Amino acid sequence: EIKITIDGTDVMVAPGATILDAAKKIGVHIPTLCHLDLHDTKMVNQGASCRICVVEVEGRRNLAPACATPVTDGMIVNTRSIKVLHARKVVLELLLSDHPKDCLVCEKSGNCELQDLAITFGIRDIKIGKDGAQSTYRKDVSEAIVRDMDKCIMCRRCETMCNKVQAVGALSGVNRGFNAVVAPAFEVDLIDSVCTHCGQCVAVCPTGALCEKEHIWSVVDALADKDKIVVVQTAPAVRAALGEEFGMEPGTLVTGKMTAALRRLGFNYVFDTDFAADATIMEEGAELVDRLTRFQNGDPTVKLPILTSCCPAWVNFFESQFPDLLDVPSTAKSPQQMFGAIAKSYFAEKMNIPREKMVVVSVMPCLAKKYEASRPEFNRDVDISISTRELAHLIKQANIDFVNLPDEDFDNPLGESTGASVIFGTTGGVIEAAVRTAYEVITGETLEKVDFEELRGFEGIRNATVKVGNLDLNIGIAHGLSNAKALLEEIRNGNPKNFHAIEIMACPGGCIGGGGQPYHHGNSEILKKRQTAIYNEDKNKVLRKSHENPFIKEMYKDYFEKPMSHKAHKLLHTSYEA
Ligand code: HC0
Ligand code: SF4
Repeated sequence: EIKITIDGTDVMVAPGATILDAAKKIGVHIPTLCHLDLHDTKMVNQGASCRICVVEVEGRRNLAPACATPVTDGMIVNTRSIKVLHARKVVLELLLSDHPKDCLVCEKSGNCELQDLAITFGIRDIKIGKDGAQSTYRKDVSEAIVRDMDKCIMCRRCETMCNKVQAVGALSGVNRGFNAVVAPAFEVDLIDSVCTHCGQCVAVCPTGALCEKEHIWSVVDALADKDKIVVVQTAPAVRAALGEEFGMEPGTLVTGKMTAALRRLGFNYVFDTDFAADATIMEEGAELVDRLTRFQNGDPTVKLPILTSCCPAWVNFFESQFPDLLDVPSTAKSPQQMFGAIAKSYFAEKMNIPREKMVVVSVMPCLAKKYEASRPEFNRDVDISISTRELAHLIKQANIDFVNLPDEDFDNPLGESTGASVIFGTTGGVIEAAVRTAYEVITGETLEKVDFEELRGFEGIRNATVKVGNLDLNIGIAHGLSNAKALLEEIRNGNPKNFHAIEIMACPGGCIGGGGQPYHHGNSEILKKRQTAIYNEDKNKVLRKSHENPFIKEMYKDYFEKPMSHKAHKLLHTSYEA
Protein backbone atom coordinates (compact mmCIF):
# COMPACT_ATOMS: atom_id res chain seq x y z
CA GLU A 1 0.00 0.00 0.00
CA ILE A 2 0.99 3.59 -0.62
CA LYS A 3 0.56 6.48 1.81
CA ILE A 4 -0.56 9.87 0.52
CA THR A 5 -1.84 12.98 2.26
CA ILE A 6 -4.92 14.79 0.98
CA ASP A 7 -5.88 18.12 2.53
CA GLY A 8 -3.89 17.17 5.63
CA THR A 9 -5.37 13.68 6.07
CA ASP A 10 -3.27 10.57 5.49
CA VAL A 11 -4.73 7.74 3.45
CA MET A 12 -3.39 4.33 2.42
CA VAL A 13 -4.29 3.09 -1.06
CA ALA A 14 -3.26 0.30 -3.38
CA PRO A 15 -0.60 1.05 -6.03
CA GLY A 16 -2.24 2.11 -9.29
CA ALA A 17 -5.01 4.02 -7.53
CA THR A 18 -5.63 7.59 -8.67
CA ILE A 19 -5.76 10.69 -6.49
CA LEU A 20 -9.53 10.65 -7.08
CA ASP A 21 -9.79 7.07 -5.74
CA ALA A 22 -7.77 8.03 -2.67
CA ALA A 23 -9.89 11.13 -2.04
CA LYS A 24 -13.11 9.09 -2.28
CA LYS A 25 -11.75 6.71 0.35
CA ILE A 26 -11.62 9.49 2.95
CA GLY A 27 -14.75 11.27 1.80
CA VAL A 28 -13.02 14.24 0.15
CA HIS A 29 -15.21 15.29 -2.74
CA ILE A 30 -13.32 16.37 -5.85
CA PRO A 31 -15.68 17.65 -8.57
CA THR A 32 -15.61 15.71 -11.86
CA LEU A 33 -17.40 16.08 -15.15
CA CYS A 34 -16.01 13.80 -17.85
CA HIS A 35 -15.09 11.07 -15.38
CA LEU A 36 -17.67 8.32 -14.87
CA ASP A 37 -17.31 5.15 -12.91
CA LEU A 38 -19.83 2.64 -14.24
CA HIS A 39 -19.58 0.35 -11.23
CA ASP A 40 -21.91 -2.33 -12.48
CA THR A 41 -19.99 -2.85 -15.72
CA LYS A 42 -16.53 -2.34 -14.21
CA MET A 43 -15.92 0.31 -16.91
CA VAL A 44 -14.58 3.77 -16.26
CA ASN A 45 -14.68 6.75 -18.58
CA GLN A 46 -11.34 8.30 -17.84
CA GLY A 47 -10.96 10.96 -20.47
CA ALA A 48 -9.21 13.47 -18.23
CA SER A 49 -10.41 15.96 -20.81
CA CYS A 50 -12.51 18.40 -18.81
CA ARG A 51 -9.85 19.23 -16.16
CA ILE A 52 -12.45 20.18 -13.56
CA CYS A 53 -10.85 17.72 -11.12
CA VAL A 54 -7.44 19.40 -11.05
CA VAL A 55 -5.57 19.42 -7.72
CA GLU A 56 -2.25 20.77 -6.50
CA VAL A 57 0.50 18.22 -5.87
CA GLU A 58 3.40 19.43 -3.74
CA GLY A 59 6.62 19.69 -5.74
CA ARG A 60 4.88 19.85 -9.13
CA ARG A 61 4.61 23.01 -11.14
CA ASN A 62 1.40 22.12 -13.01
CA LEU A 63 -1.94 21.18 -11.54
CA ALA A 64 -2.76 17.49 -11.92
CA PRO A 65 -6.10 15.93 -13.01
CA ALA A 66 -7.09 13.82 -9.99
CA CYS A 67 -8.99 11.30 -12.12
CA ALA A 68 -5.94 10.31 -14.15
CA THR A 69 -2.97 10.88 -11.83
CA PRO A 70 -1.72 7.75 -10.09
CA VAL A 71 -0.67 8.17 -6.49
CA THR A 72 2.98 7.91 -5.48
CA ASP A 73 4.30 7.22 -2.00
CA GLY A 74 4.44 10.28 0.20
CA MET A 75 2.46 12.44 -2.24
CA ILE A 76 0.97 15.57 -0.67
CA VAL A 77 -2.20 16.83 -2.36
CA ASN A 78 -4.24 19.98 -1.90
CA THR A 79 -7.73 19.85 -3.42
CA ARG A 80 -8.90 23.33 -2.47
CA SER A 81 -6.03 25.82 -2.75
CA ILE A 82 -6.75 29.20 -4.35
CA LYS A 83 -4.82 28.08 -7.42
CA VAL A 84 -7.07 25.00 -7.73
CA LEU A 85 -10.28 26.96 -7.29
CA HIS A 86 -9.25 29.56 -9.87
CA ALA A 87 -8.31 26.88 -12.36
CA ARG A 88 -11.67 25.12 -11.93
CA LYS A 89 -13.51 28.39 -12.40
CA VAL A 90 -11.60 29.12 -15.62
CA VAL A 91 -12.30 25.60 -16.87
CA LEU A 92 -15.99 26.10 -16.20
CA GLU A 93 -16.07 29.49 -17.87
CA LEU A 94 -14.33 28.05 -20.91
CA LEU A 95 -16.89 25.25 -21.15
CA LEU A 96 -19.77 27.66 -20.67
CA SER A 97 -18.36 30.17 -23.17
CA ASP A 98 -19.26 27.78 -26.00
CA HIS A 99 -22.45 26.41 -24.50
CA PRO A 100 -26.04 27.51 -25.16
CA LYS A 101 -27.55 29.54 -22.32
CA ASP A 102 -31.09 28.17 -22.62
CA CYS A 103 -30.89 26.24 -19.37
CA LEU A 104 -34.45 27.17 -18.37
CA VAL A 105 -35.93 25.18 -21.23
CA CYS A 106 -33.32 22.43 -21.48
CA GLU A 107 -34.60 18.89 -20.94
CA LYS A 108 -31.69 18.13 -18.62
CA SER A 109 -32.36 21.21 -16.48
CA GLY A 110 -32.24 20.07 -12.88
CA ASN A 111 -30.31 16.96 -13.86
CA CYS A 112 -27.39 18.63 -15.67
CA GLU A 113 -23.96 18.15 -14.15
CA LEU A 114 -22.58 21.24 -15.89
CA GLN A 115 -25.42 23.33 -14.47
CA ASP A 116 -24.75 21.84 -11.01
CA LEU A 117 -21.10 22.90 -11.21
CA ALA A 118 -22.01 26.40 -12.36
CA ILE A 119 -24.25 26.61 -9.30
CA THR A 120 -21.61 25.19 -6.95
CA PHE A 121 -18.96 27.60 -8.19
CA GLY A 122 -21.31 30.57 -8.09
CA ILE A 123 -20.70 31.48 -11.74
CA ARG A 124 -22.55 34.73 -12.36
CA ASP A 125 -20.89 35.99 -15.51
CA ILE A 126 -19.13 34.21 -18.35
CA LYS A 127 -16.38 36.63 -19.26
CA ILE A 128 -14.51 34.43 -21.69
CA GLY A 129 -15.48 34.69 -25.36
CA LYS A 130 -18.41 36.97 -24.60
CA ASP A 131 -18.93 38.25 -28.11
CA GLY A 132 -17.30 35.31 -29.87
CA ALA A 133 -19.08 32.95 -32.21
CA GLN A 134 -20.69 29.79 -30.82
CA SER A 135 -20.13 26.47 -32.53
CA THR A 136 -23.32 24.99 -33.91
CA TYR A 137 -24.35 21.64 -35.34
CA ARG A 138 -27.62 20.36 -36.77
CA LYS A 139 -30.04 18.75 -34.32
CA ASP A 140 -30.65 15.06 -34.80
CA VAL A 141 -34.07 13.84 -33.65
CA SER A 142 -34.86 10.11 -33.75
CA GLU A 143 -37.91 8.30 -32.36
CA ALA A 144 -36.07 7.76 -29.08
CA ILE A 145 -33.14 10.14 -28.75
CA VAL A 146 -32.42 13.79 -29.46
CA ARG A 147 -28.81 14.78 -30.14
CA ASP A 148 -28.01 18.45 -29.64
CA MET A 149 -24.29 18.69 -30.15
CA ASP A 150 -24.28 22.40 -29.28
CA LYS A 151 -24.49 21.16 -25.69
CA CYS A 152 -21.77 18.52 -26.04
CA ILE A 153 -18.69 19.10 -23.87
CA MET A 154 -16.72 16.24 -25.44
CA CYS A 155 -16.53 14.27 -22.21
CA ARG A 156 -16.76 11.05 -24.23
CA ARG A 157 -18.94 9.25 -21.68
CA CYS A 158 -21.42 8.31 -24.42
CA GLU A 159 -18.59 6.92 -26.51
CA THR A 160 -17.41 4.68 -23.70
CA MET A 161 -20.96 3.55 -23.11
CA CYS A 162 -21.83 2.98 -26.77
CA ASN A 163 -18.57 1.31 -27.76
CA LYS A 164 -17.22 -0.46 -24.71
CA VAL A 165 -20.25 -1.30 -22.57
CA GLN A 166 -22.73 -1.79 -25.41
CA ALA A 167 -20.39 -2.80 -28.28
CA VAL A 168 -22.73 -0.94 -30.62
CA GLY A 169 -20.20 1.47 -32.06
CA ALA A 170 -22.64 4.18 -33.10
CA LEU A 171 -20.91 7.15 -31.50
CA SER A 172 -17.37 8.48 -31.76
CA GLY A 173 -15.60 11.81 -31.70
CA VAL A 174 -15.16 13.45 -35.12
CA ASN A 175 -13.70 16.73 -36.39
CA ARG A 176 -11.42 19.13 -34.55
CA GLY A 177 -11.54 22.35 -32.60
CA PHE A 178 -14.86 24.18 -32.74
CA ASN A 179 -16.26 21.52 -35.08
CA ALA A 180 -15.55 18.61 -32.74
CA VAL A 181 -18.68 16.56 -32.00
CA VAL A 182 -19.62 13.02 -31.08
CA ALA A 183 -21.44 11.51 -34.04
CA PRO A 184 -22.24 8.31 -35.93
CA ALA A 185 -19.88 7.30 -38.74
CA PHE A 186 -20.03 9.69 -41.72
CA GLU A 187 -22.03 12.01 -39.48
CA VAL A 188 -25.33 10.42 -40.47
CA ASP A 189 -28.34 10.77 -38.15
CA LEU A 190 -28.82 8.19 -35.40
CA ILE A 191 -31.76 6.59 -37.18
CA ASP A 192 -29.54 5.84 -40.18
CA SER A 193 -26.72 4.47 -38.02
CA VAL A 194 -26.22 1.23 -36.07
CA CYS A 195 -27.76 2.87 -32.95
CA THR A 196 -30.02 0.41 -31.08
CA HIS A 197 -31.85 3.21 -29.22
CA CYS A 198 -31.01 1.61 -25.85
CA GLY A 199 -30.66 5.13 -24.43
CA GLN A 200 -27.63 4.36 -22.28
CA CYS A 201 -25.83 7.33 -23.85
CA VAL A 202 -28.63 9.56 -22.58
CA ALA A 203 -28.32 7.98 -19.14
CA VAL A 204 -24.65 8.98 -18.87
CA CYS A 205 -24.55 12.29 -20.77
CA PRO A 206 -23.80 14.98 -18.16
CA THR A 207 -25.52 17.76 -20.16
CA GLY A 208 -28.44 18.18 -22.53
CA ALA A 209 -26.43 16.99 -25.54
CA LEU A 210 -28.19 13.61 -25.47
CA CYS A 211 -31.79 13.56 -24.32
CA GLU A 212 -34.86 11.49 -24.88
CA LYS A 213 -37.56 12.35 -27.41
CA GLU A 214 -40.30 13.50 -25.07
CA HIS A 215 -44.03 12.94 -25.57
CA ILE A 216 -45.46 14.45 -22.39
CA TRP A 217 -47.73 16.89 -24.21
CA SER A 218 -49.10 14.26 -26.60
CA VAL A 219 -50.28 12.39 -23.52
CA VAL A 220 -51.83 15.55 -22.06
CA ASP A 221 -53.62 16.20 -25.38
CA ALA A 222 -54.97 12.65 -25.52
CA LEU A 223 -56.21 12.86 -21.93
CA ALA A 224 -57.95 16.15 -22.69
CA ASP A 225 -59.73 14.75 -25.76
CA LYS A 226 -63.18 13.63 -24.64
CA ASP A 227 -63.59 11.48 -27.76
CA LYS A 228 -60.69 9.25 -26.80
CA ILE A 229 -60.50 6.29 -24.46
CA VAL A 230 -56.98 6.45 -23.08
CA VAL A 231 -55.50 3.22 -21.80
CA VAL A 232 -52.17 3.14 -19.94
CA GLN A 233 -49.80 0.23 -19.30
CA THR A 234 -46.83 0.38 -16.93
CA ALA A 235 -43.66 -1.68 -17.35
CA PRO A 236 -42.35 -3.84 -14.50
CA ALA A 237 -39.26 -1.73 -13.75
CA VAL A 238 -41.07 1.61 -13.47
CA ARG A 239 -42.59 0.83 -10.06
CA ALA A 240 -39.13 0.13 -8.63
CA ALA A 241 -37.70 3.54 -9.55
CA LEU A 242 -40.45 6.15 -10.01
CA GLY A 243 -40.38 7.03 -6.29
CA GLU A 244 -36.80 8.33 -6.68
CA GLU A 245 -38.16 11.24 -8.73
CA PHE A 246 -40.15 12.27 -5.66
CA GLY A 247 -37.27 12.04 -3.19
CA MET A 248 -38.11 8.53 -2.01
CA GLU A 249 -35.32 6.09 -1.18
CA PRO A 250 -34.06 4.01 -4.12
CA GLY A 251 -35.70 0.61 -3.93
CA THR A 252 -39.04 1.93 -2.67
CA LEU A 253 -41.84 0.08 -4.46
CA VAL A 254 -44.54 2.52 -5.56
CA THR A 255 -46.88 0.25 -7.53
CA GLY A 256 -50.01 1.37 -5.65
CA LYS A 257 -49.14 5.08 -5.67
CA MET A 258 -48.25 4.94 -9.36
CA THR A 259 -51.64 3.39 -10.12
CA ALA A 260 -53.40 6.03 -8.02
CA ALA A 261 -51.49 8.82 -9.78
CA LEU A 262 -52.36 7.49 -13.25
CA ARG A 263 -56.03 7.36 -12.29
CA ARG A 264 -55.88 10.97 -11.07
CA LEU A 265 -54.21 12.00 -14.31
CA GLY A 266 -57.39 10.87 -16.03
CA PHE A 267 -56.52 7.63 -17.79
CA ASN A 268 -59.71 5.69 -18.51
CA TYR A 269 -58.09 2.34 -17.82
CA VAL A 270 -55.00 1.84 -15.69
CA PHE A 271 -53.51 -1.43 -16.83
CA ASP A 272 -50.22 -3.23 -16.42
CA THR A 273 -47.58 -4.33 -18.94
CA ASP A 274 -47.07 -7.18 -16.47
CA PHE A 275 -50.33 -8.73 -17.68
CA ALA A 276 -48.80 -8.89 -21.15
CA ALA A 277 -45.56 -10.23 -19.68
CA ASP A 278 -47.61 -13.16 -18.39
CA ALA A 279 -48.97 -13.55 -21.93
CA THR A 280 -45.40 -13.42 -23.26
CA ILE A 281 -44.49 -16.33 -21.01
CA MET A 282 -47.47 -18.28 -22.36
CA GLU A 283 -46.25 -17.74 -25.92
CA GLU A 284 -42.49 -17.84 -25.42
CA GLY A 285 -42.83 -20.70 -22.93
CA ALA A 286 -44.86 -22.69 -25.46
CA GLU A 287 -42.24 -21.99 -28.12
CA LEU A 288 -39.48 -23.17 -25.78
CA VAL A 289 -41.37 -26.37 -24.91
CA ASP A 290 -42.08 -26.96 -28.60
CA ARG A 291 -38.43 -26.54 -29.59
CA LEU A 292 -37.24 -28.74 -26.70
CA THR A 293 -39.70 -31.51 -27.59
CA ARG A 294 -38.62 -31.45 -31.22
CA PHE A 295 -35.00 -31.45 -30.12
CA GLN A 296 -35.54 -34.48 -27.89
CA ASN A 297 -37.28 -36.20 -30.78
CA GLY A 298 -34.18 -35.68 -32.90
CA ASP A 299 -35.58 -33.03 -35.28
CA PRO A 300 -32.45 -31.70 -37.04
CA THR A 301 -34.11 -28.42 -38.10
CA VAL A 302 -34.83 -27.19 -34.59
CA LYS A 303 -33.08 -23.99 -33.53
CA LEU A 304 -31.60 -23.91 -30.07
CA PRO A 305 -31.00 -22.01 -27.90
CA ILE A 306 -34.14 -19.94 -28.00
CA LEU A 307 -33.32 -16.27 -27.37
CA THR A 308 -35.66 -13.88 -25.59
CA SER A 309 -37.03 -11.11 -27.77
CA CYS A 310 -38.63 -8.61 -25.42
CA CYS A 311 -35.88 -5.98 -25.42
CA PRO A 312 -36.16 -3.82 -28.57
CA ALA A 313 -32.56 -2.59 -28.38
CA TRP A 314 -31.41 -6.19 -28.31
CA VAL A 315 -33.71 -7.01 -31.25
CA ASN A 316 -32.24 -4.08 -33.17
CA PHE A 317 -28.73 -5.23 -32.24
CA PHE A 318 -29.12 -8.80 -33.50
CA GLU A 319 -30.94 -7.64 -36.62
CA SER A 320 -27.96 -5.50 -37.61
CA GLN A 321 -25.04 -7.48 -36.16
CA PHE A 322 -26.20 -11.10 -36.38
CA PRO A 323 -28.34 -11.26 -39.55
CA ASP A 324 -27.39 -14.93 -39.96
CA LEU A 325 -29.18 -15.80 -36.70
CA LEU A 326 -32.57 -14.19 -37.34
CA ASP A 327 -34.44 -17.48 -36.93
CA VAL A 328 -32.99 -18.19 -33.49
CA PRO A 329 -34.81 -15.68 -31.24
CA SER A 330 -38.33 -16.29 -30.05
CA THR A 331 -40.92 -14.76 -32.35
CA ALA A 332 -43.00 -13.58 -29.38
CA LYS A 333 -43.60 -9.84 -29.42
CA SER A 334 -42.42 -7.89 -26.41
CA PRO A 335 -44.91 -7.39 -23.59
CA GLN A 336 -45.27 -3.72 -24.58
CA GLN A 337 -46.38 -4.72 -28.09
CA MET A 338 -48.43 -7.71 -26.94
CA PHE A 339 -50.27 -5.35 -24.63
CA GLY A 340 -50.98 -2.93 -27.47
CA ALA A 341 -52.24 -5.73 -29.70
CA ILE A 342 -54.39 -7.26 -26.93
CA ALA A 343 -55.83 -3.87 -25.91
CA LYS A 344 -56.82 -3.03 -29.48
CA SER A 345 -58.28 -6.46 -30.27
CA TYR A 346 -59.48 -8.61 -27.35
CA PHE A 347 -60.17 -5.73 -24.95
CA ALA A 348 -61.53 -3.31 -27.56
CA GLU A 349 -63.91 -5.95 -28.88
CA LYS A 350 -65.01 -6.92 -25.37
CA MET A 351 -65.75 -3.29 -24.50
CA ASN A 352 -67.01 -2.30 -27.93
CA ILE A 353 -64.43 0.46 -28.36
CA PRO A 354 -63.61 1.33 -31.99
CA ARG A 355 -59.87 1.14 -32.69
CA GLU A 356 -59.66 4.78 -33.73
CA LYS A 357 -61.10 5.90 -30.40
CA MET A 358 -58.51 4.08 -28.31
CA VAL A 359 -55.15 5.60 -27.38
CA VAL A 360 -52.65 3.22 -25.79
CA VAL A 361 -49.95 4.90 -23.73
CA SER A 362 -47.04 2.93 -22.31
CA VAL A 363 -44.87 4.01 -19.39
CA MET A 364 -41.49 2.42 -19.83
CA PRO A 365 -38.05 2.57 -18.17
CA CYS A 366 -36.75 2.54 -21.68
CA LEU A 367 -36.10 4.78 -24.68
CA ALA A 368 -35.91 1.89 -27.17
CA LYS A 369 -39.59 1.23 -26.47
CA LYS A 370 -40.37 4.54 -28.20
CA TYR A 371 -38.58 3.25 -31.26
CA GLU A 372 -40.23 -0.18 -30.93
CA ALA A 373 -43.69 1.41 -30.81
CA SER A 374 -42.89 3.19 -34.08
CA ARG A 375 -41.81 0.08 -36.00
CA PRO A 376 -44.24 -0.18 -38.94
CA GLU A 377 -45.10 -3.85 -38.40
CA PHE A 378 -46.74 -2.92 -35.09
CA ASN A 379 -49.29 -0.57 -36.71
CA ARG A 380 -49.13 1.88 -33.82
CA ASP A 381 -50.79 -0.57 -31.42
CA VAL A 382 -48.94 1.48 -28.81
CA ASP A 383 -49.67 5.10 -29.70
CA ILE A 384 -47.38 6.89 -27.25
CA SER A 385 -44.49 5.61 -25.15
CA ILE A 386 -43.19 7.74 -22.31
CA SER A 387 -40.38 7.10 -19.86
CA THR A 388 -40.40 6.84 -16.07
CA ARG A 389 -38.94 10.36 -15.99
CA GLU A 390 -41.69 11.72 -18.25
CA LEU A 391 -44.39 10.15 -16.04
CA ALA A 392 -42.80 11.92 -13.06
CA HIS A 393 -43.07 15.25 -14.95
CA LEU A 394 -46.74 14.57 -15.75
CA ILE A 395 -47.48 13.84 -12.09
CA LYS A 396 -45.62 16.95 -10.90
CA GLN A 397 -47.24 19.30 -13.38
CA ALA A 398 -50.70 17.98 -12.44
CA ASN A 399 -50.00 18.92 -8.83
CA ILE A 400 -50.43 15.41 -7.52
CA ASP A 401 -48.91 14.86 -4.07
CA PHE A 402 -47.35 11.55 -5.07
CA VAL A 403 -45.70 10.62 -1.77
CA ASN A 404 -48.98 10.89 0.14
CA LEU A 405 -51.17 9.05 -2.36
CA PRO A 406 -53.05 5.96 -1.17
CA ASP A 407 -52.18 2.61 -2.74
CA GLU A 408 -54.66 1.63 -5.44
CA ASP A 409 -55.03 -1.46 -7.63
CA PHE A 410 -54.86 -1.74 -11.39
CA ASP A 411 -58.08 -2.16 -13.37
CA ASN A 412 -59.09 -5.51 -14.79
CA PRO A 413 -58.80 -7.54 -16.93
CA LEU A 414 -55.45 -6.26 -18.28
CA GLY A 415 -54.16 -5.17 -14.88
CA GLU A 416 -53.85 -8.53 -13.15
CA SER A 417 -50.39 -10.07 -13.06
CA THR A 418 -48.24 -12.64 -11.33
CA GLY A 419 -44.86 -12.44 -9.62
CA ALA A 420 -43.32 -14.04 -12.68
CA SER A 421 -44.10 -10.99 -14.77
CA VAL A 422 -42.77 -8.47 -12.26
CA ILE A 423 -39.27 -9.94 -12.35
CA PHE A 424 -39.09 -9.23 -16.11
CA GLY A 425 -37.76 -5.86 -14.98
CA THR A 426 -34.37 -7.19 -13.86
CA THR A 427 -31.66 -9.18 -15.57
CA GLY A 428 -32.47 -12.90 -15.18
CA GLY A 429 -36.16 -12.34 -14.56
CA VAL A 430 -37.59 -13.19 -17.97
CA ILE A 431 -35.88 -16.55 -18.09
CA GLU A 432 -36.82 -17.35 -14.48
CA ALA A 433 -40.44 -16.58 -15.30
CA ALA A 434 -40.23 -18.83 -18.37
CA VAL A 435 -38.70 -21.68 -16.37
CA ARG A 436 -41.49 -21.51 -13.76
CA THR A 437 -44.06 -22.17 -16.47
CA ALA A 438 -42.01 -24.49 -18.70
CA TYR A 439 -41.25 -26.70 -15.69
CA GLU A 440 -44.92 -27.35 -14.99
CA VAL A 441 -45.80 -27.79 -18.65
CA ILE A 442 -42.97 -30.26 -19.29
CA THR A 443 -43.17 -32.32 -16.10
CA GLY A 444 -46.88 -32.01 -15.35
CA GLU A 445 -45.86 -31.49 -11.74
CA THR A 446 -46.38 -28.52 -9.45
CA LEU A 447 -43.25 -26.46 -8.95
CA GLU A 448 -42.96 -25.98 -5.18
CA LYS A 449 -39.90 -23.76 -5.01
CA VAL A 450 -40.38 -20.95 -7.51
CA ASP A 451 -37.24 -18.95 -6.62
CA PHE A 452 -34.36 -19.86 -8.89
CA GLU A 453 -31.50 -18.15 -7.05
CA GLU A 454 -28.99 -19.58 -9.53
CA LEU A 455 -30.43 -17.33 -12.26
CA ARG A 456 -30.17 -14.12 -10.24
CA GLY A 457 -27.37 -11.63 -9.72
CA PHE A 458 -25.45 -8.92 -11.53
CA GLU A 459 -22.60 -10.71 -13.32
CA GLY A 460 -22.64 -9.59 -16.96
CA ILE A 461 -22.79 -13.15 -18.30
CA ARG A 462 -24.24 -15.94 -16.19
CA ASN A 463 -25.16 -19.52 -16.83
CA ALA A 464 -26.97 -22.17 -14.85
CA THR A 465 -28.40 -25.63 -15.33
CA VAL A 466 -31.91 -26.24 -14.06
CA LYS A 467 -33.32 -29.73 -13.71
CA VAL A 468 -36.66 -29.99 -15.51
CA GLY A 469 -37.87 -33.59 -15.28
CA ASN A 470 -35.20 -35.68 -16.98
CA LEU A 471 -33.81 -32.69 -18.88
CA ASP A 472 -30.87 -30.59 -17.75
CA LEU A 473 -31.94 -27.20 -19.06
CA ASN A 474 -28.87 -25.09 -19.79
CA ILE A 475 -29.61 -21.41 -19.45
CA GLY A 476 -27.52 -18.39 -20.37
CA ILE A 477 -28.11 -14.80 -19.30
CA ALA A 478 -26.44 -11.62 -20.54
CA HIS A 479 -27.10 -7.96 -19.85
CA GLY A 480 -25.25 -5.12 -21.51
CA LEU A 481 -24.83 -5.57 -25.25
CA SER A 482 -21.08 -6.29 -25.17
CA ASN A 483 -21.91 -9.31 -23.01
CA ALA A 484 -24.75 -10.23 -25.36
CA LYS A 485 -22.35 -10.05 -28.28
CA ALA A 486 -19.89 -12.40 -26.58
CA LEU A 487 -22.67 -14.92 -25.93
CA LEU A 488 -24.02 -14.62 -29.46
CA GLU A 489 -20.60 -15.24 -30.91
CA GLU A 490 -20.52 -18.51 -28.97
CA ILE A 491 -23.84 -19.49 -30.52
CA ARG A 492 -22.59 -18.58 -33.97
CA ASN A 493 -19.59 -20.83 -33.29
CA GLY A 494 -21.67 -23.91 -32.60
CA ASN A 495 -23.05 -23.37 -29.08
CA PRO A 496 -20.28 -25.25 -27.22
CA LYS A 497 -22.04 -24.91 -23.85
CA ASN A 498 -25.22 -26.47 -25.27
CA PHE A 499 -27.48 -23.67 -24.16
CA HIS A 500 -31.20 -24.35 -24.56
CA ALA A 501 -32.40 -20.85 -23.69
CA ILE A 502 -30.75 -17.46 -23.35
CA GLU A 503 -32.11 -14.22 -21.92
CA ILE A 504 -30.64 -10.99 -23.17
CA MET A 505 -31.33 -7.46 -22.01
CA ALA A 506 -29.50 -4.52 -23.54
CA CYS A 507 -29.14 -2.35 -20.47
CA PRO A 508 -26.75 -3.12 -17.65
CA GLY A 509 -28.98 -4.54 -14.89
CA GLY A 510 -31.88 -5.09 -17.31
CA CYS A 511 -34.80 -2.65 -17.46
CA ILE A 512 -34.20 -1.40 -13.90
CA GLY A 513 -31.18 0.34 -15.45
CA GLY A 514 -33.02 1.47 -18.58
CA GLY A 515 -32.30 4.71 -20.43
CA GLY A 516 -35.62 6.23 -19.31
CA GLN A 517 -35.21 5.64 -15.58
CA PRO A 518 -34.35 8.32 -13.02
CA TYR A 519 -30.66 9.12 -13.55
CA HIS A 520 -28.51 6.83 -11.43
CA HIS A 521 -25.08 7.88 -12.72
CA GLY A 522 -23.72 4.35 -13.01
CA ASN A 523 -24.25 3.76 -9.30
CA SER A 524 -24.69 0.01 -8.91
CA GLU A 525 -26.02 0.38 -5.35
CA ILE A 526 -29.12 2.07 -6.75
CA LEU A 527 -29.57 -0.69 -9.31
CA LYS A 528 -29.25 -3.35 -6.61
CA LYS A 529 -31.94 -1.67 -4.53
CA ARG A 530 -34.26 -1.53 -7.52
CA GLN A 531 -33.59 -5.21 -8.16
CA THR A 532 -34.36 -6.12 -4.55
CA ALA A 533 -37.62 -4.17 -4.82
CA ILE A 534 -38.60 -6.18 -7.89
CA TYR A 535 -37.89 -9.53 -6.19
CA ASN A 536 -39.85 -8.35 -3.12
CA GLU A 537 -42.89 -7.54 -5.24
CA ASP A 538 -42.67 -11.06 -6.71
CA LYS A 539 -42.37 -12.61 -3.25
CA ASN A 540 -45.44 -10.75 -2.03
CA LYS A 541 -47.67 -11.88 -4.88
CA VAL A 542 -50.18 -14.64 -4.26
CA LEU A 543 -49.73 -15.98 -7.78
CA ARG A 544 -46.16 -16.33 -9.01
CA LYS A 545 -46.45 -18.32 -12.23
CA SER A 546 -47.72 -16.70 -15.41
CA HIS A 547 -50.04 -19.56 -16.40
CA GLU A 548 -51.91 -19.15 -13.09
CA ASN A 549 -53.09 -15.61 -13.90
CA PRO A 550 -56.90 -16.01 -13.96
CA PHE A 551 -57.39 -13.23 -16.52
CA ILE A 552 -54.77 -14.79 -18.80
CA LYS A 553 -56.65 -18.08 -18.56
CA GLU A 554 -59.91 -16.32 -19.38
CA MET A 555 -58.35 -14.52 -22.35
CA TYR A 556 -57.05 -17.75 -23.84
CA LYS A 557 -60.35 -19.50 -23.23
CA ASP A 558 -62.43 -16.73 -24.79
CA TYR A 559 -60.15 -15.41 -27.50
CA PHE A 560 -56.82 -17.02 -28.36
CA GLU A 561 -57.78 -20.64 -27.64
CA LYS A 562 -54.24 -21.70 -26.83
CA PRO A 563 -50.67 -20.39 -27.05
CA MET A 564 -49.30 -20.34 -30.60
CA SER A 565 -52.80 -20.72 -32.06
CA HIS A 566 -53.46 -19.11 -35.43
CA LYS A 567 -54.90 -16.01 -33.77
CA ALA A 568 -52.03 -15.84 -31.27
CA HIS A 569 -49.54 -16.01 -34.12
CA LYS A 570 -51.27 -13.20 -35.91
CA LEU A 571 -51.52 -10.88 -32.93
CA LEU A 572 -48.79 -11.87 -30.49
CA HIS A 573 -45.83 -12.85 -32.69
CA THR A 574 -43.56 -11.00 -35.07
CA SER A 575 -40.62 -11.55 -37.41
CA TYR A 576 -37.18 -9.99 -37.82
CA GLU A 577 -35.40 -8.26 -40.63
CA ALA A 578 -31.74 -7.69 -41.34
FE1 HC0 B 1 -38.86 -4.02 -19.72
FE2 HC0 B 1 -40.46 -5.69 -20.69
S1 HC0 B 1 -39.22 -6.05 -18.80
S2 HC0 B 1 -38.58 -5.02 -21.72
O1 HC0 B 1 -37.17 -4.22 -19.41
O2 HC0 B 1 -40.13 -8.35 -21.60
O3 HC0 B 1 -38.94 -1.42 -21.05
O4 HC0 B 1 -39.60 -2.88 -17.12
O5 HC0 B 1 -41.76 -3.37 -20.05
O6 HC0 B 1 -42.09 -5.01 -23.11
O7 HC0 B 1 -42.82 -6.65 -19.33
C1 HC0 B 1 -38.81 -2.35 -20.48
C2 HC0 B 1 -39.25 -3.23 -18.09
C3 HC0 B 1 -40.81 -3.99 -20.09
C4 HC0 B 1 -41.53 -5.32 -22.20
C5 HC0 B 1 -42.01 -6.29 -19.85
C6 HC0 B 1 -40.25 -7.36 -21.29
FE1 SF4 C 1 -35.24 -1.04 -22.87
FE2 SF4 C 1 -35.04 -2.84 -20.95
FE3 SF4 C 1 -33.93 -3.28 -23.30
FE4 SF4 C 1 -32.93 -1.43 -21.72
S1 SF4 C 1 -32.99 -3.64 -21.28
S2 SF4 C 1 -33.29 -1.23 -23.92
S3 SF4 C 1 -34.75 -0.66 -20.72
S4 SF4 C 1 -36.10 -3.10 -22.89
